[in-house]
Amino acid sequence: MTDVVMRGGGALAVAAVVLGCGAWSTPAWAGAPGEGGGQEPRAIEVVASQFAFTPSEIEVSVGESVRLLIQSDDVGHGVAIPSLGVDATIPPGGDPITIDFVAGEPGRHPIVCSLFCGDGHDRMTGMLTVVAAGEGGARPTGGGGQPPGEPDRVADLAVDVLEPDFNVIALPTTLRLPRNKFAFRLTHRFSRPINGGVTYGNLLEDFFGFDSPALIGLEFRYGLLPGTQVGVYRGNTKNIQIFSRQNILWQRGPRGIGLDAQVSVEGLDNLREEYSGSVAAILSKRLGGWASVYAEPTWVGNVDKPGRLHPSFDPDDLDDDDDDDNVFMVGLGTRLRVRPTVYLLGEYVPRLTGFDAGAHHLSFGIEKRAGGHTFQLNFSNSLGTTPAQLAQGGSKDDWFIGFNIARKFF
Ligand SMILES: [Cu+2]
Repeated sequence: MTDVVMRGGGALAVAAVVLGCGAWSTPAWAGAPGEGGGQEPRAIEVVASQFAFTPSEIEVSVGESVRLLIQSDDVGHGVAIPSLGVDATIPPGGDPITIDFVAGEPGRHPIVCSLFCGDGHDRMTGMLTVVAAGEGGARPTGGGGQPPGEPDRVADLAVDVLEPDFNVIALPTTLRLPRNKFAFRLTHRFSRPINGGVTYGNLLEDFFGFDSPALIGLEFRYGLLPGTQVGVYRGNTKNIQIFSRQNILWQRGPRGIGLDAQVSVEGLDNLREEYSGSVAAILSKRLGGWASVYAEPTWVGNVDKPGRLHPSFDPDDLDDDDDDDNVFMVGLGTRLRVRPTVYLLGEYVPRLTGFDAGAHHLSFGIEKRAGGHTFQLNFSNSLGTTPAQLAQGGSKDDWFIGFNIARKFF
């Protein structure tokens, strides 16, 4: 290994990152034909496979025009060179992507796979080394040790700071769960309305509702396949939800758009009665480096059933119309990153057709992240956390305090 060190980014000019298949685009660095000394870029073919780049060590000379041709030998991968601001996805199927650049100052640039590709994803690394022109091999040109900040950058790739969790407040996100890994979530909703009522004492004396009975849910989630997760969530009212989620588009990809499909079934009395099925598309979009927004068209069946979770529910609100038993609703959510590890969250789930008793679910929260783990304090007009509970709506008058704790075991 060399001790070639570069301080600060931008030593290479990444002139063009071209995605997809078909014709190469003209790289920006090439200029007009005949300019730039007419130097043909050196093509370097790289194969990405589970879980390595081959070759993993790439050496180029200062000033050299380079074209990386990277193709996947199996599943989709990503290639990121964080110190150069490069991040591209490599599609499955062998179509190469091209990354064109002119090598700048001597230095070392870690390469990582930026698209979760399986159990050994974290091992999938490489190194791009820029050596002084004319050097036969990489030799130290000064400094020593690792470039500052390098391990942190690589670690940051593992936690997506814009989508750190599997849920916003109650709504699901498009965060992927690594295969064979699992995650755990606790939801806790205090049943005492913040604005109290005749049956409750002073809010302060009740410590903001923390003395009151609570609806508690525990969730276990497992990464079955790359992009596929399954889970079970049980509430202390003996309701159980079983769900499966499939990632279709990855939010951390270059377009910043995520898409998941989720199916779930839930029932009361330990899943022995009153089943409700739901199907949801989960669309996510990242806005700059500070927000993820979600739109989740969701269909839920058998909504008009017992087990409604807002105490002020008025049965008179119900129509005696059996057609109201299914709901089509759109979950809208956002997670705003207001500090590096602090987020503000909001959710609104209007029901567009079907059962519409009570108010539409509305919730706000503030969240602190520690690594990939989160603690969230939230305020909601309902105690609901599952698709059927959200479809049943919330209270028209009352607000409830709650919290979520999410823990990942990977
Ligand atoms: Cu990979």
